[in-house]
Amino acid sequence: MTTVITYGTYDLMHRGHVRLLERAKALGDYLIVGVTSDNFDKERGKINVSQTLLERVENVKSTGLADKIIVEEYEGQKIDDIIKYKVDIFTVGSDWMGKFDYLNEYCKVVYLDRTKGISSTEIRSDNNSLSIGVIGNNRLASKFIKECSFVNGVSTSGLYLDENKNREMFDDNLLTYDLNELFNKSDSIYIVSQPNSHYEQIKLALEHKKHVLCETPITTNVKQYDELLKLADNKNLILLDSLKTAYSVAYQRLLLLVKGGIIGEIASVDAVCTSLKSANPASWDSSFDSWGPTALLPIFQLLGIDYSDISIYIKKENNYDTFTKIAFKYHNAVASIKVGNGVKSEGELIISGTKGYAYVPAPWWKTEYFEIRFEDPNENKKYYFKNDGEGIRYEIIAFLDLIKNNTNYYYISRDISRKIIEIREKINNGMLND
Ligand code: C2G
Repeated sequence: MTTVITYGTYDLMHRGHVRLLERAKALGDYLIVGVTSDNFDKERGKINVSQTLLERVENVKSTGLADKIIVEEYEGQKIDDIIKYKVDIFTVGSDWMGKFDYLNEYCKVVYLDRTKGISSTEIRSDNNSLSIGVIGNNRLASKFIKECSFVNGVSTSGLYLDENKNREMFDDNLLTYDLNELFNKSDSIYIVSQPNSHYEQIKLALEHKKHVLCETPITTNVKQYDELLKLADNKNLILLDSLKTAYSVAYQRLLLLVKGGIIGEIASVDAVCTSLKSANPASWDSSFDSWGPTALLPIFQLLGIDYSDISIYIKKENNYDTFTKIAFKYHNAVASIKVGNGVKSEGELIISGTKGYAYVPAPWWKTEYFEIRFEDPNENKKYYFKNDGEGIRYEIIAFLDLIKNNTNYYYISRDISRKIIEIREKINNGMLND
């Protein structure tokens, strides 16, 4: 009996896939098909696969060509599978020509001609094309533009500089000085300007029927936030918080583990984020505007927003807020943030519990690594997850999925978004303690 094995994602199954499987089957008597797991696809850079692993396995099953279906979970699994299943022939499409020659040591390798004129990427792009216009002029804007190029179907249509600075960071062809022109050539808008410009810019974008992704805090007061949400809902448009940490893989997994009870009951969440001021005073933000929303995120996502007490302490330098410490009291837990712009400290996140604690080393807000630690160090566990583009890439996909109705899940709930604005408002009004 000749055993053949082939691997693939099989997203949005099409004629090219079926032809490949037919010819693979014809090479022998028994066909094993490895379908890539979501995690493995992310690791190998295929990030916006449309269907889940289960749906993709179903795709392969429905052809009736596979005698056995397995899941490909990790780099190097192919060799393990070939030995385990006594495989005679490994086959894959000619787009991989030469890439799997190293398997010749274990079995025969056959590259089959790829079917021309069809691919999952094209099908996805048809369903999923989105042009994003950018408003802003800082490093985050330039990172965002770069990350758009990694997401299938997404393109940046232009960049509006709300102030004429940092021009040199951007491609001249992208620049526009006319907001209407930007709206005309975009399906959606990403806003990364100063928080006090957000309200006007979001309102204009929504009035032009554009979906909006905006850096948190979305506005500087709750009243304006509620007004914009209403406007977006009435027009059936998405208004989404942009805060890269919320979309990061490791951060998401950390939340799941902690909510699942791995460290017992949560007693305290303590987050620190700091940076030193850039050389350019014109771009100095307060410590809260630089880091507050990020540091508050794990507290609100783990303990909720119904704290019973809040105390805010601010250190100023020439009237400029360089360091803010906020303490929260909850029914059965406490929490704190320390944020600095112009003051440096250890940027770690610690979640203390009744059975153990989660430790996320600096810089925790873009981490790929964390530990769950216990009294007995032998029980400690280390976790590693790849976090492409510091989370920005996943944020763009989340925005795209909401717009295309592939999901209605918001990584940052409106309640949390509103609470962050409320705290910023408190600070700006000098109302520091409840
Ligand atoms: N294919 C093809 N013709 C197309 C498109 C795809 O013959 N027009 C083949 C691919 O070459 C591959 C199989 O169909 O052999 C599955 O394709 P994908 O789902 O795109 O998976 P891919 O990323 O190529 O995965 O490590 C090898 C990978 O697992 C193969």
